[in-house]
Amino acid sequence: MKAQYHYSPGFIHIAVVGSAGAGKSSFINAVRSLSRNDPVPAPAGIVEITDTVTRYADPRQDSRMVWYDVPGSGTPKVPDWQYFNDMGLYIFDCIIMLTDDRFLDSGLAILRACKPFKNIEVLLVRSKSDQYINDMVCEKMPQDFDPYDPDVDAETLSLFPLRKLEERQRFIDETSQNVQMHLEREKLLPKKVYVICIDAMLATVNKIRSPKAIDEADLLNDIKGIVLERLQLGC
Ligand SMILES: Nc1nc2c(ncn2[C@@H]2O[C@H](COP(=O)(O)OP(=O)(O)OP(=O)(O)O)[C@@H](O)[C@H]2O)c(=O)[nH]1
Ligand SMILES: [Mg+2]
Repeated sequence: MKAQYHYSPGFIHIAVVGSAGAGKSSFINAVRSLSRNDPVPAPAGIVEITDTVTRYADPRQDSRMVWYDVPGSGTPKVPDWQYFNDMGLYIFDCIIMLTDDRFLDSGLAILRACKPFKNIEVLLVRSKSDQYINDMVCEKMPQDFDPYDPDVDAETLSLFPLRKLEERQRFIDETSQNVQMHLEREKLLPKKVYVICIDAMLATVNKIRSPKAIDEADLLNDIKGIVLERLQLGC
């Protein structure tokens, strides 16, 4: 399996896994500093278009990271219980698990399968925070509210940023609680969940401050930490 993946000693192999459409390809583009609209990057789209695992070198000079875009888990093509083995996830140094909605059974199946492999670092990431927060804010605002409508009254408009802050915090808290609850049920240790969106991820990679940012900088730092640690250990 290592040969199939072109596993190279001295490099850190990072698999990005998750359900179909969770944002895996977009995430790999962003961490490689490519916009999701870039014509050459990992494929991105609303249908499940990634059929095989795809390997991407990291374009940064002297980078020791290699990214792998792993097809969607939890699809009829690859059932949950088979995903870890079929995809050869056991060869990776780090697995980034993206979820865009509920913390799915497929995610728990991967975590369970990873448990005996102490050398695999698993990072849990909740993607598309921007989409979720916006949807929630719009639900809480008066019907037909449109922040870009010039006729909207000042009082209603002033509610918008406030609701956004509230929903953002609620989303962060609920995401973490939900994941910890599932982990506890499975007798797995508690784990941090990084709440991100792709625009803020790309901005953070390019050292630009984004108003949408939540855990993107922490996630990047922690990935860098894992890479440094592994390289020091002589991987
Ligand atoms: N709003 C928002 N949209 C996102 C985000 N990440 C990805 N998307 C969109 O979600 C859709 C699916 O993203 P992909 O990156 O193709 O997802 P994927 O996991 O690679 O999908 P498959 O390869 O089909 O499994 C695309 O339209 C992306 O532009 C995000 O953080 N926020
Ligand atoms: Mg994809």
